[in-house]
Amino acid sequence: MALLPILCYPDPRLHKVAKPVAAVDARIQQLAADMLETMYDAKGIGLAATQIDVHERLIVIDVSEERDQPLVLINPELVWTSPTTHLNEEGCLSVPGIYDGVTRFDAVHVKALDEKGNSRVIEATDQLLAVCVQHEMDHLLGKVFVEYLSPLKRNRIKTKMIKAQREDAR
Ligand code: K1U
Ligand code: ZN
Repeated sequence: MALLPILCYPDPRLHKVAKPVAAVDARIQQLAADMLETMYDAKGIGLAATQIDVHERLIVIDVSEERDQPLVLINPELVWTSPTTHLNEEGCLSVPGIYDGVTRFDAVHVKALDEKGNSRVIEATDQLLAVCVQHEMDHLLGKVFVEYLSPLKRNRIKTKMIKAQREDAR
């Protein structure tokens, strides 16, 4: 098992579009295990492969309070979205310390392969799970949640992140 470094906004690699996973093999199983370990260590509820600079369609999620219900979604596809939406507060491990509102579907159904390569449909009706799935699937398309915010807010966040990264590097 290994902790993987998480890319920080505005790293241009966060905007790469991920390619489908060709085969659920030992490499992908190890990657999923490492991503879960990294997500738990960072106290996140989700992580997309894009965030650790791997541009393949793989996400991990655990929204349970006990942190004992890991979900591995490989090649996820939205197959249903609810007619209703909601403004939710979001955060991102790639944009540490920033939280803001994004409008998302209240519920979604996602078809994906699990870590064993079995096809399944996850009915994300729990609001936090639904939001997290949409947030992580956006990462696979190279989209970070701050792109839903106004250009003014986004530019302020970009400046703040660059400053924080410069200070960290000193
Ligand atoms: O993708 C990521 O960077 C993980 C991100 C997932 C996420 C959180 C909240 C709403 C949508 C997606 C995080 O885990 S951010 C940190 C966090 O643990 C958290 C933040 C707000 C609410 C619940 C958890
Ligand atoms: Zn994120």
